[in-house]
Formats: sequence, C-alpha cells, structure tokens
Amino acid sequence: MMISITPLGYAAGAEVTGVDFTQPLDNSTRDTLYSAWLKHIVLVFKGAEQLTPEQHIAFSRNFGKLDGHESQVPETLYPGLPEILLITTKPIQGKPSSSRNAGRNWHTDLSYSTRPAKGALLLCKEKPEVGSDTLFANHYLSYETLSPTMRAFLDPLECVHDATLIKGIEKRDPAHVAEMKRRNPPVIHPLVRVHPETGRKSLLVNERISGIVGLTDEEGTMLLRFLNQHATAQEFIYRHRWSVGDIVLWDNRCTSHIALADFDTNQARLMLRCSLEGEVVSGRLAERVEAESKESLLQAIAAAA
Ligand SMILES: O=C(O)CCC(=O)C(=O)O
Ligand SMILES: [Fe+2]
Repeated sequence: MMISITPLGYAAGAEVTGVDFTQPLDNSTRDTLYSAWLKHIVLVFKGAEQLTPEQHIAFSRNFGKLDGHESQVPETLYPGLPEILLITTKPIQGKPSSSRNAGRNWHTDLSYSTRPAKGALLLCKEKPEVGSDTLFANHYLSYETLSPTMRAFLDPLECVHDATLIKGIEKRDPAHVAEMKRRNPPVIHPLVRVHPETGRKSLLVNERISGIVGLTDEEGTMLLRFLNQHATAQEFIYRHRWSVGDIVLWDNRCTSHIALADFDTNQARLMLRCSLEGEVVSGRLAERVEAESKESLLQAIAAAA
C-alpha cells in the first residue's frame, strides 16, 4: 500500500495513511516518514487500535532511541515493558493513577531535566465520550514571527525550568512528588534553541519556567507572560481530537503541548506512550547557586555565568 501524507493544519500536523505497523519499515518508507515528521512536526497515524505493545515499541524505534522512563513512577509503566508509559485516568493497582492529570499546562516534555525529550508516540486505547483533545504549538513559528529586535534580545537569554510548576503536581502522591523534586532540581536552558536536525531556531518557553536568568523577577514574569501568550496563539496550534487507534508522533524539539482537562475524568482515558530520548544534554543544573529568593537566584546565576 502506498504511503500518503496529508497536511492537517497550517502550523503543524499531517495525517499518514498506508503504514503497515505489523511489519518493519523498509528504508525508503522510514526516510519518507522521518522527513515528513521534521516538516510537519506532528504526524497522525490512524487505525492502530490492534497494535501490540511490542509493535508500538518497534514502530517508535524508527524515530529514535527510546527512553526507558527511569524518571517516571514505576507504577505508570506498562507491566514488563518500561518503554511504554501509561497516561490514564484509570486506577493503577487500585490507586488513583499519578498520570491521570499529566500535561495540564503548556509544556515541553522533560524541559525540567537537562535532557529534554526528542519526541513521543502516543497511542489512544480508550477515550472519554467527549473532550480531552491535545494541542501542539509550533515554536519555530512563534520565534520567526517576532521582530528582529526582539529576537536579537532573546537569542542569548536563558531560563530556569522547574518541575514543581507541573500543573496539578500537588494532587499526586506526596512520596512521588518528593522523589520527583529530588531527581529534578531546577535546570537552566537557552530560551532560543536550535533544532539539531533542521537547524531552525525555536522558542523554548512554556508554563514550567520560573524566571529568566539576569532579569528581575518582575521583568522575567512580564516577558514570560508575553512569550507564552504569543507562543500559544491560535495561529501556531494544531489541535488533535482523538479517536481510538490514533498514534500521534510529535517533535518535542520545536514545540510545546497541553492535554485539555475538558472531559469527565470518571470516564476511562487510556493512552500508551513511547518516548524518544533527547539526543543531547542541553541544560545545566541551577542548584549550584545558593539563594533565598527567586530573584536573587536569577541574579546570582547571571553573575556566576
Ligand atoms: O495525554 C495527553 O494527551 C498528552 C499528555 C502529555 O503531555 C504527554 O504525553 O507528554
Ligand atoms: Fe507532555
């Protein structure tokens, strides 16, 4: 069967048909899909409801090295297959799932670590009757549409990313949250990053950033508010309305995303995710600087740089 790739949105998104998930991809098909991914940023594959977890893993490996999910709570991993993460409203081992409210603010996967993810392949197994769409923002476009003066100002800046700003983290199991904080102290990343494969610049901004290095708290807060608002403007968004059997593959190196909570959380939503490991360590720990307040932390990091 012939592969076809149909754009779904101007900012991002294309639907791919004609892929046989049960067989390894030949090189030319793999190259076609990989190039389409870099171009369209988000690829949607339909009709994968019969995919076995092993096939999901094998298919995902076409796009990069898989993350073993060491940073995640073990209960949220597929039994016996740590390459698959369960994002679900369904209880796990009789307890509320700690991934039931994952992705509720705009974020870039693992930007609170020194090695943000390359991307992910999310497969919808069960979904609520209505709602629970996932939105993706194209951050090449948000960078490229800024004025040259603003871009020149932003280019050398760095931000502090903080896992404690994950929305709803306080509703998760306290032991898990403590462990998450211990493993993920604040990290610093460039505000403008260069995509390792396309060479294009994009904004690394999202709602899990506590401040901009060298700016006062007030300056950083104002600028981040503007940048987040700009980066998530409707023109830059692809909105995915899920059907069971969809696989959505996104490039985490030039995007952010959000999983909307507009659904009945008593209904089952079950997503299986393979995550692509980031190719490079692009961040550094911010913890080497001692400071009482956030503002003095930001100033001290700038002074130490
Ligand atoms: O559940 C979703 O739709 C996406 C959740 C999320 O942020 C992720 O899988 O990285
Ligand atoms: Fe995410």
